[in-house]
Amino acid sequence: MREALHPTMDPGWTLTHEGYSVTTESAVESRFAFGNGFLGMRAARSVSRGPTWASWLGYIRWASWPRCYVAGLFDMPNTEPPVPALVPVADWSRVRIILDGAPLAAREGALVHGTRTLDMRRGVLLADWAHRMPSGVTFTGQELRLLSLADRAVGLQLLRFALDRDGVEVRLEASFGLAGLGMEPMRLERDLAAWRTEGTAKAVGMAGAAMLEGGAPEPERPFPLRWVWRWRSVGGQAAEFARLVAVARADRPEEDPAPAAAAALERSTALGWRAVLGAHEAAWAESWTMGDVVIDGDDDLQRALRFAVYHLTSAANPDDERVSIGARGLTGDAYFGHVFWDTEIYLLPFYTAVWPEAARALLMYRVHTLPGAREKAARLGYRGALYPWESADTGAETTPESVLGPNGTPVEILTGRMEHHISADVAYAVWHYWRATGDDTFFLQGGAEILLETARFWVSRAVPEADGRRHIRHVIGPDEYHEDVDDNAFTNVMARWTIARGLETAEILQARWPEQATALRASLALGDDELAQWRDAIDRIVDGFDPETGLYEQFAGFHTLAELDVSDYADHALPIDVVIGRERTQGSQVVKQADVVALIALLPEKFSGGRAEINFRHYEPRCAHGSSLSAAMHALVAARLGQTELALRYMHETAALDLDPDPNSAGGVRIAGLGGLWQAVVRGFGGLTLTDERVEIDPHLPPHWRSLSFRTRWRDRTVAIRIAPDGVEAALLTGESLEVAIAGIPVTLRAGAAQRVDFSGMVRATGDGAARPTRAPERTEAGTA
Ligand code: IFM
Repeated sequence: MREALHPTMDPGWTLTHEGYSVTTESAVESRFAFGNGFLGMRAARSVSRGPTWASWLGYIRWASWPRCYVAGLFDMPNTEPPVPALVPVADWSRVRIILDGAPLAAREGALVHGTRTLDMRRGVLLADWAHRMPSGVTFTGQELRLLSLADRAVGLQLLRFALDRDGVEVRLEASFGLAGLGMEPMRLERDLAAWRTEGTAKAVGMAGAAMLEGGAPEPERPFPLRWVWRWRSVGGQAAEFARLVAVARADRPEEDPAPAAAAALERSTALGWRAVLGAHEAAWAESWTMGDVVIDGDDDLQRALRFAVYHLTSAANPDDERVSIGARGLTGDAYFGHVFWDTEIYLLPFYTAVWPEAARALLMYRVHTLPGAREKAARLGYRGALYPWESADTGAETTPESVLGPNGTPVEILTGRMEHHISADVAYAVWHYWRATGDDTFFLQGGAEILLETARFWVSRAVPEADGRRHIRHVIGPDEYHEDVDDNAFTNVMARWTIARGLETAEILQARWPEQATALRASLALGDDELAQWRDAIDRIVDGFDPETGLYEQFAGFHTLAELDVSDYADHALPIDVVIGRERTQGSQVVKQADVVALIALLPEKFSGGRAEINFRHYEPRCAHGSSLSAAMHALVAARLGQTELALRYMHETAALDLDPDPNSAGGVRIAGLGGLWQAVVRGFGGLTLTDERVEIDPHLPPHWRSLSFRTRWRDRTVAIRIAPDGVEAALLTGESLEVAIAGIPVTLRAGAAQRVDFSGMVRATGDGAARPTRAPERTEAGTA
C-alpha cells in the first residue's frame, strides 16, 4: 500500500497544500476536489476532521464543507429560494481514530505536519500528516482517495498509519456520515443502504466494504456501514486500511438503486483495491494522453492548464445523457448545481475537440430537456424552444426568483425571465459539435430538432415593428449589469445565426435524409410558409452595427450611458456594482463580462476587416470582469488578435481564479473559467478551429514560449499538433487522412508521415514520429499502475 500513497514526483502534475486554516479550508476543498462526472467529492479531511464550522469575527462560518455529490441527484429542499438543488449523499470516507480513549482530533494536541496533494496525473487526492496527541503519542498517516474513472460507480480510500509507541489501545472506526442527509432512508443493511429524496422521489444506493490488512481481527459491526477495529499498537508498525464504496442513482420512484450499488461493490471487491486503483490510473493515463496540453516556456500556465483539464475530465460522464455540468461541476454547491450557458459556450469546445463522447452526452441532455424548453417558450408566449437560464434535471426553469442580498434584503433575479441567449448558445454548441464530429446519428436523434426549435423560438421572439425591422426587447445579455435592455447585440446576432442554422438544417435534412426530414417537419408542423418567415427574420433583425464606426452597440442606448473609467476601480476587492451601486452601474458604460467581446470569440467571421480590433478596443476597457467567465473570453480574443501580453495577463487572471487562495472558490471551482482557459490557450494561442471540412491551426505563440503541443479529435481521427516559434508540426495518429490548414497553408496528413510547415512557408514531410506533442504522462517512481 505504501507505494500507492506516494504522489507523482514531477511537480508539474501535483498541487500541494500545507496545514489547515479556517479561512482557506473551504476553497482548498473545492480546488482539490476529485470526481468522475458521476460522483464528485470535496477534499475535506476524512480523518479527525473536528468541527466543520468556526466562529470568526463574530460570525459562524463554515470552515469546512465535506460533501459527496451524485450528478443529477436534485431535490427540492425546504429552503428559500424553493428551487431544485444538488443534494449531498453520505460522506463515505469518514474515519475516527481513538487512542487510549482519546480521539485523534485536530483541536487536541498539535499538527506536526499536514500536506494534502492533488495528484492530477493519477486523479487521486493524497494526504500525509503527523499529529502529536496531548499524551505525547505521535500519529503519522497517509491517505489516498479516488472516484474511479474506470468504473464511475466506485470510490476507494486507503489509509496507512503508525504510532511511535507500543501498547497504545487503538480504536479505528470507519463509517458513512449520515447526519443531515435530508433524504428518507429506504433501506439500511449491513453493507448497503438506500435513500430517497423527499421532493423529487429520486434515490441513491450506497454500498461499502472495508478491510484492515495484515492479519487484523474481524471488525465489530455495531451499525450498518460502520466498521470498528481495536488492537494494541506496536511502535512503528503500520496499519493498512482500505475501503471500497459503490454508488447508484435511480431517477424514477419505482426504481431501487440498491441492487446496482451492490453489484458495483461486488465488481470492485472481486477485483480488489489494487486492481481498482490500477484501472483508475490507467483510465487517467489514457485521458491525459489525449487531453494534456504541454506548454514549454510558461510553468505557471502549464500547471494551470493541467488543473483545468483535470477538472474538466473529472466533471463529465459520457455514459449519462440525463445530466449536464453545473456551474461548479461536482466540486461544490454554489448555484445549487444548476447548469448554465457555461457548459455550451465555455466547456463544449474542450469536450468536442478532446472527448467528443462526453460532448455528445452533454448535448443529449439538452435533447432530453427539449420538452421543458418548449414549455418555457409557450408559457412566455413564444414558439419553439427557450432553454431555461438555469437548468437542473427536468429541463424546467430553475432560476430562483430572488436571493438574499448582502444586507439581508431580497434581490429580485431577472435572468430566469430575461436571459434568453441560452437558446442560441445551445444551438451554437449543437451545430459546432455536429460539424466537427460528423456525428449524424446525434444530429438525427435530436440535434436537428434543437436547431429547428431554437430557430423557431427566435423568429417568434424577434418581433416585427413599425420601423419594418425585428427587435428583441426586454432581455439580459451576458453583461448582467444591464437588465431589461432592448436589442442586445450578442443576443440578436446569435439569434440571427441560430435562425440561419435552422434553415440550413432544414435544407441538409431534405437533401441527405428526405424521409427523416418529412417526418420531423410533420411532427413539428414546420411548413414552407414558416421557413419563409425565417428568411424574412434573418434580413430584418436589428443587430446594432454601425458601418461608420465599425462598432456594435452592446444594446440600444448603451453608447448614451455615462462614461466611467473602470480602471479607477481595478484595485477594489469588491465587484464594481457593489462599489458604485446598482443604479449607477446600470447608468454607466460598464460591462460585467465579455458581451460584444464574446460575440467576437464565437462568430469571428462577423468581425472581419478590422472589426474585431475595433470592437475589442472599445469594449475591453469598459469591462469590469464581474464574473469568473470574463477574463478567459478576453484572453481568447486578445490571443487571436495577436495581443499577446494582454492575452497572457487575462490567462493568468483566469488561472488565479481557483489556484490562488481565494475564498470565492469555496462554493466549487469556476469550471467555465477552466474551460475558457483551455480555449484561450488552444484556440487562442494555438489557433485551433474545427470546421466541417478540416482542422485549422492559426497560431499566435507568445515569443517566450518554446512550444505548445496538444491533440485534437476530428471526425474519428486523432491529430497531434506541436507549435513552435518557427513552424508547426502535425501528425495523424489515428483514422483516415485529412486536410489540415496550418497558418492558411493546406496540407494533407496521412498515417505515419508527420508534416511540418515552417513559418517561412515551406511544407515538408518529417516522417513518423516528428510530431510528438504530448509527453506521455510519466509514472511515479512508486506508481502502481
Ligand atoms: O452563467 C454565469 C453568468 O454568465 C454569470 N454569473 C454566473 C453564471 C454561472 O457561472
